[in-house]
Parts: sequence; C-alpha cells; structure tokens
Amino acid sequence: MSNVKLITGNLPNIPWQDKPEGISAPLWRYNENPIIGRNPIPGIARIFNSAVVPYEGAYIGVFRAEATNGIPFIYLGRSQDGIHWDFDKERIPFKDENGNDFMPRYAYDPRLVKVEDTYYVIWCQDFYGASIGMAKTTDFKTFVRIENPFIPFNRNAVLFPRKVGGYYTLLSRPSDSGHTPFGDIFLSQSPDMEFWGRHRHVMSKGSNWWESLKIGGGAAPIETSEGWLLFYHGVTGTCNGYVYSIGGAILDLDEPSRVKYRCGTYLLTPEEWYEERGFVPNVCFPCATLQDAETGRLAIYYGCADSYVGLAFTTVDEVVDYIKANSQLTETDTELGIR
Ligand code: BMA
Repeated sequence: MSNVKLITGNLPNIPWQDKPEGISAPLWRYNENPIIGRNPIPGIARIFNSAVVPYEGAYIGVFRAEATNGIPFIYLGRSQDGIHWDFDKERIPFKDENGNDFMPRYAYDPRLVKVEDTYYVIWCQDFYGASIGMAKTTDFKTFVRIENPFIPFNRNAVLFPRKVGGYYTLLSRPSDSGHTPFGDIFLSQSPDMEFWGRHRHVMSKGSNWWESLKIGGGAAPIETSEGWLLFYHGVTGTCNGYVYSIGGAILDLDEPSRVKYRCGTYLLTPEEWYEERGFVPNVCFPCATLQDAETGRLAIYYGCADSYVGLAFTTVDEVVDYIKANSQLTETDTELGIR
C-alpha cells in the first residue's frame, strides 16, 4: 500500500467501520445502511442526495428532502456521530442580501463546502430552467443567497474546498433540459463567488459502459498528495432505465481541469436492496465525504435509489491505489480543456 497523504484536517470521530473480510472492491458499505430511512420527518417522504460537514465537534448537513407532494427542498440536519440525524421541521429559510425571504421554487442535490471561514450550500434549482443555486452561511442560522453562477441548463455543481490559483473553483455539468442523456464535467473559476469564467473541460462521459451516458461531480474534491480526489457519478442506460454508479478520478492539484488518473471501473454500483429498489431504482449518488488526515479514513455519503442516505468507507491509500491501478485516460481527460 502506498502512503498518500490527506491534506485536510483531522477528524478523530469520523464515522467508521473496518473493511469486512472478503471484499475486493475499494469501497465498503456501512453495515447498518441506510442511515436515513423513508418518511424521516412529518410531511417528508424521502431524504437522499445530501451533504454533511464537521461542525463544532459534531456534524451538520444539508438534506434533499422530498415532501409528500413530490417537491424537493433543503432541510438542515444535525448529528453527534454523523450517522443518526435530527432534522429541522422546516426547510432552510433562504434570504436575499437585504434579509428578505428568497426561496427557490424547488431545490435538490445540495452540496455543502467550507471555503475559508464560510460554508457554501450549492444546489440545483429552477432558474427559468434547471440550473445552480447558491447560498452562504457562517452560523447555520442565516443563509444568504448569492448570485446564480450559470444560466440554464446545469446540474451537479461542486465547489473545491479552497481557492485554486487564487480563484474559487467549481465543477458543474452543463446540459439541456430534462433528464438529458448526455453530459460532461466542466470547471469554472471566480474571484468573488459571483462572476464565473475561465471555463475548462474536465472529463467527458466514459468509454466504459457504466459511465457511457453522462457523468456529474459528486462530493467536493478532496486534497491529497496525489491530487484532488474526486468521487463522481457515472450513468449507464439500460433497456430498463438508468443506473448510477460511483466513480473515482484524481485531478491535478494546480490545474484541476487536467485528469491525472481516472478509474476505468466503478468504485460502487447498486447491489443492495436500498440501492436497487426505491423511488428511482439503481442509483448510488455521492454528494459528500468526511476525511481524517491522521488515519487516512474517508466516509462517503451517497443517495440510494432516490429514497435513502447510505454511508460507505475507504481509506485514501486504498482508493487512490485502486484508481491508479485501474486508470484509463483519454486525451480529453489529460488536456487543459480549452478550445
Ligand atoms: C438525476 C438527479 C438526481 C437523481 C438522479 C436519479 O438527474 O435528478 O437527483 O438522484 O437523477 O434519479
């Protein structure tokens, strides 16, 4: 095993289970998955595709909660151990910069990323078509919306946890309307989280069948001594619908539109009942990780079948070695991504 370093903080109370015997895959599931089941709070049918961060010695998260009318909004949740969660009864009350209510018409697939002293919530919402919404908070009480970064259509926006080359850096997946059967990951940069440019292509959908339809950023990239470790989702189309798996890639630290390694095989694919069966079957959709630099442990939060939240584990050594050993790169992966 190599000795890859996590360039993150220590998190001694990270949720964790050792790898069971007999598993060759690089990620293993928490044995009490799903950690959030159906009808978790009154009026909410399903919570999935959600993101968490360490906060004040415990954990806090933003959760995609689909109400019993089918419309998703973002709810705040708190947990002592990262596994058992208490949710607010009401959706996050987003405000504009003047303190007026400014709720999106719907909001889904939130990510939560701390950059310097501010936590950013990033989600998919209606902006005269599906696109990206953002808000910031420092105290998890006041959430102030900031300008939408892109015109429609766009999904799966994932912020890097620090500036790269002096700029805030964001991955996203431009597309068309609807559940579009195509899409690549692009990178955009901003000096101020308001004006976005310096767009670069990062990765196209893959030549391997598990990610041959479309891909999208998953969890915020994790800084390691080998590069930015990205867990993303890859989608294949079958005669019976889409299948979402978790893939892994490592991006160059200074020029993250260049892919250094990209795993030709998935890291996790729907196999358990809570991944194969649900509101949308066959979906593993990563949105967040926790990291402990001391031990190299990673905990991955992923949505399961658009119905549940699951937890999976790996170590940075194990997953980076696996991605490198199985890496298959194309020219569009390794180039800077500007034409
Ligand atoms: C995508 C998004 C995700 C969802 C997935 C599978 O297009 O809407 O929120 O998990 O489809 O339904």
